Amino acid sequence: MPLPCSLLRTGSLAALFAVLLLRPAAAQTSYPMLMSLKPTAVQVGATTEVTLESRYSMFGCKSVLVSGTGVTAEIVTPMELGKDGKEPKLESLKLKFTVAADAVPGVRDFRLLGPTGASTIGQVVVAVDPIIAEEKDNDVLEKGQPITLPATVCGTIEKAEDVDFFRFTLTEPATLQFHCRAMRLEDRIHDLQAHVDPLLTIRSSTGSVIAAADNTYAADPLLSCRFDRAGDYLLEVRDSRYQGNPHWTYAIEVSSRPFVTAVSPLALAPGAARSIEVIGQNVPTGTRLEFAPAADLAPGPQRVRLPLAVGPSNPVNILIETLPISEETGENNTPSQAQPLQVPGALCGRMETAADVDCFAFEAKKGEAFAFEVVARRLDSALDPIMAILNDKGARLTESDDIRIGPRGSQDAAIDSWTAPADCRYVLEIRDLHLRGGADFVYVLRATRPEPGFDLVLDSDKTIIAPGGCAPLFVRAFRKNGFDGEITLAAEGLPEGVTASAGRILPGAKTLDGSILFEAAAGLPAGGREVAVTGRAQVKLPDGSVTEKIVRARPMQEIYMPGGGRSHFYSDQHVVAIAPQSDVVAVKLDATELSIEPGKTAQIDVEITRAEGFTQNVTLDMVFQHLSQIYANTLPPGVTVDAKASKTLLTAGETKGHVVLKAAPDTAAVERQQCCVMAHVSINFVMKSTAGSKPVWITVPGAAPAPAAAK
Ligand SMILES: [Ca+2]
Ligand SMILES: [Ca+2]
Ligand SMILES: [Ca+2]
Ligand SMILES: [Ca+2]
Repeated sequence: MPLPCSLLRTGSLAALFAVLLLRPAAAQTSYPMLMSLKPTAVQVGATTEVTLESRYSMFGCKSVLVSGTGVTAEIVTPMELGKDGKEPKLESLKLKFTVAADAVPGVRDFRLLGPTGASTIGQVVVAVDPIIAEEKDNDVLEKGQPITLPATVCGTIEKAEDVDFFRFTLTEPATLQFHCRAMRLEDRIHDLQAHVDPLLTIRSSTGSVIAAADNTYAADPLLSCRFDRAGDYLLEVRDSRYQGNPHWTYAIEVSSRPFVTAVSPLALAPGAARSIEVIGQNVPTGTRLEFAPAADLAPGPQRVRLPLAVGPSNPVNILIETLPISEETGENNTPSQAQPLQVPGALCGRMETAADVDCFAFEAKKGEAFAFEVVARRLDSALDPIMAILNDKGARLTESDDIRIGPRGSQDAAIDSWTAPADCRYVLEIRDLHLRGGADFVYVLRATRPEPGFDLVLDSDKTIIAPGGCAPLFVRAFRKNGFDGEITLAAEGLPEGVTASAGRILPGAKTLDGSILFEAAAGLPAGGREVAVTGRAQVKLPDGSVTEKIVRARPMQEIYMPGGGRSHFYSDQHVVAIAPQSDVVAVKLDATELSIEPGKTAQIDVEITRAEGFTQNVTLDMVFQHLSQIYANTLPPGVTVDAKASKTLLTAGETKGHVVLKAAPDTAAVERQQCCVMAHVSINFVMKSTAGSKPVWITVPGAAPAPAAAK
């Protein structure tokens, strides 16, 4: 079990002792946590063999799920029992990725399916050029590993002070693009608290520095370098701080092809052809082309390939937009020069030069409400926007620099709901936080009316169920602009033999969580499928009309933080997987319906079925929490677990416990809220595997049920 670093750093025996005493009994079986892939890229139109490393055994895994289309993978390493007849601890294995010739390049998520369910997410770079893997002994200039270009150079900054050299020969002058992916591949790794900060340097054959790049996309560099003479050159890769880690892999795409970094305008209407400006490395200034995004692209951020003269470009970020699109025109640097702003509308602009300030004007009556959002950094624009609203006297009324999108931060700016304090001509001002500018400082300003609504996120990227058992998936709502109605959940795409009981998020401004309880038929083999979760609600619009909104929940992968905290990162898919090797097979309750009068208590008796030989600690709960932070609470508001009256810790093979719920005297009436009893087994200090009971429907009787009507 990795100890929390903060405690280790104190070096205090007492602190260590405290941790050891707290240490939960480990699971007998854990899903594999994928750590790194070497090489970390695979080639389009080819089959590439790679080595996958994990924490916890991958023994028995049979299949690989890869996101998107055109990429498949299979496990090459044979699964053989050891000479002692026992399963080996398999934390390294060979995979073979096969990529179709028309597969879109970029990063894909993948995971293994096996007897312990689904692994955590791994990421693989799909690249156009041949893959070259780092060989040993390339740490000094003289031993630079020879490479032929174009190539996708893959290696690892495996130890402190590691420096990797690659030597290439140019037979004529050339401009080369070096696109490094490393730090961005580490956000989703479960157990990698420290991340790489790669630095690329181009040197002459004798070692003089020709060019260097550090941070373009987060900590990852994009370097364009002009070579005026034929000759031998070196590419040097290291961590900017000279740190290292056996799981710090990188993939550097090196070619003379253009690398598009942005387009202008950044927002495009689906299916509509228009002339756009193309911006990037080795792209001549002022390059324009006719482009129409596919008509079936969903509104929001999308990646597209542009038809350049030399062939399809690298995938480029655009915003598919259904609002009327307009563009920044002429001088707008001061409030008096402000360009009129259309509401609702999407205005595409740019910080053309350093110190550029863009001003837009709109008339508003006292009490009129607006919502403004700048989309830039989410689409890899160089701009870190800051937005302000000024009145006609030049006073700054409100400002936004960075925002939160669900549980994670973004450097983009938004003013979700702003009400004009008086009849006035207002000015919306946008600039870069550091007053930088340039061709790729593009943005979209979305101006709309605030509308009640909600976003949904899934607490995990995987739900693992024992055959014959149940497991919960929690869904959290981020309510917007006063929406406090009920949200009904649904799940689609279940694996064969799995059923789902979809619950609801109760009405109330502070009621956020609901659940979907999956049940797997007895005897199901290992396997899994991507499952989509949606929520629907009746939403009352500002004009008084009621509309139904359907929102797809975004999966989030759980990760753990330095010090032992649990955090989340967005992922592409949620998988429901069957795990024949589970420590807790089933959680049985003595009730499926439970009624609790306000001010009273009620008890649920629980009996778990342990896997044969599994005697370690199991903890029961009805609220999903870690280190006193609550990640999901589906109990009716006012109903809590009475910890003192409950028996939730089952030690030394115990199978029976009970949970006592109490309802506060002012608990509002609720009819049949779906809840479940969870049985947790700790995998390490942060992660736990969770089995669930079948639904227990909790009712709080009362004269008048809580209003479930739309608001
Ligand atoms: Ca290395
Ligand atoms: Ca860097
Ligand atoms: Ca501008
Ligand atoms: Ca910002």
